[in-house]
Amino acid sequence: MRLLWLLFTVVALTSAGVLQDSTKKRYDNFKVYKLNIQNKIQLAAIEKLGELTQKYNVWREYDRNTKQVDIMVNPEEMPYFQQLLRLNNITSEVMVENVQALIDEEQVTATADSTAFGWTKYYELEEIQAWLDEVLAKYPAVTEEFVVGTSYEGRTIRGIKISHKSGNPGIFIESNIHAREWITSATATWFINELLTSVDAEVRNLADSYDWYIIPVFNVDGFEYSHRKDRMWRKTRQPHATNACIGADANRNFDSHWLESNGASDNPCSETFAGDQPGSEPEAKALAEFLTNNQDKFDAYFSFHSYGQYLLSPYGHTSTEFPENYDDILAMGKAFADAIEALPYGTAYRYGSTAFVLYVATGTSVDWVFNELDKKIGFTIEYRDTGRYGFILPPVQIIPNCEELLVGMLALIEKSKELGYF
Ligand code: 0X9
Ligand code: ZN
Ligand code: ZN
Repeated sequence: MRLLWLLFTVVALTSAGVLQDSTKKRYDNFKVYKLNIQNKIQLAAIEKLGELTQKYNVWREYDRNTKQVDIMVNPEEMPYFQQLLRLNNITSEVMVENVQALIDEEQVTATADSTAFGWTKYYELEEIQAWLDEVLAKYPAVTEEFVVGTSYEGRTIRGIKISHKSGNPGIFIESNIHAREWITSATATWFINELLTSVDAEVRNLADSYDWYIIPVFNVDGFEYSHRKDRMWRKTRQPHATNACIGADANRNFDSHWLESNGASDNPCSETFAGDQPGSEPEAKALAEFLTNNQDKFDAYFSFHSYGQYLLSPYGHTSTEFPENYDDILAMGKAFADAIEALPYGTAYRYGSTAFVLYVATGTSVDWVFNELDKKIGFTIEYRDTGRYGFILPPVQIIPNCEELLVGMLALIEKSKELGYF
């Protein structure tokens, strides 16, 4: 009887995911709050919390337009956090009651799926790499692998080039530079599949008329870590010489206005740590080199992120200056957002310069490509949602999100063609 009881307990605990992955960081009763910020004092108080990595994690930095911050709070810290909100008169709304519950749900869907690669679950790095190999083997005439370089932990950063004819203008896509933004690589692989298999005339035209360079998972070390150890990991995995905190924000590590204007942090414990110097992260250094060496092969650059539903353009370093072709950029942004909103899902995207519509961000890949390689089209796409699930976007939303990207991309490219960019 006792044995049976023990067995029952083991089965129950295992299916609840308690015994599985005991080395995985758990987020039981961690909550995510959306805070409404009304002044600089409130903002300063909240921004300090972000560096206390055991207690808090900033999911979404202060947004200039909505004046909101999304922050995850450790249950043990809850009384202090509540007090801090009260003392500073900060109003809030709970977006996620229990982060671990969302993580568990995400995994339940995962194991229920079949063996074939599809877009109803999120895959680990190894599975994505294997899928990429299959695709390369299946379409040898129009695909080709390219290697950007090697990550800190020694993984290969790979991409796929899709080209149906020579002389096409090129479009470059980098995805999953932030590890926890899983929807980005799911969307990148779906898009690759569309370019290769769709029979839709518009999509065929998109595939045939451009050379596509797509890196589905750029931050390979971080992505692996987000699957195996910590679902909320964002940064690279290179340890810091003088600090216990690991990794830097690869999207703050490029040599364009690096660490200027509070667009990044010099604290290794911050989620937006810029690194010790531009290119200190081997991944960012490798990408900058690769793009420099191949700059004549592409005219547009996209970086896939989540979340917030934005199409962001340069500049990230200043909200008071704009690129000389900003009117065109806005027209492309409007085309993108309108096309997405016209789908039955009715998803709304905002568009405009990063620093103007969101926040100041320096040393990003897109701004580096735009400023240093002098490309005229550079966008950051922040996918679904606006905070209900945040980074843990349920797998049922993968395909709707992909469909949104496709119509948005079609409209954006069409508009840029109309404006004479291609
Ligand atoms: O802060 C970021 O790096 C991006 N947002 S995220 O929540 N995914 O971390 C926005 C980057 C804006 N991009 C450019 N200025 N190019
Ligand atoms: Zn500068
Ligand atoms: Zn991101």
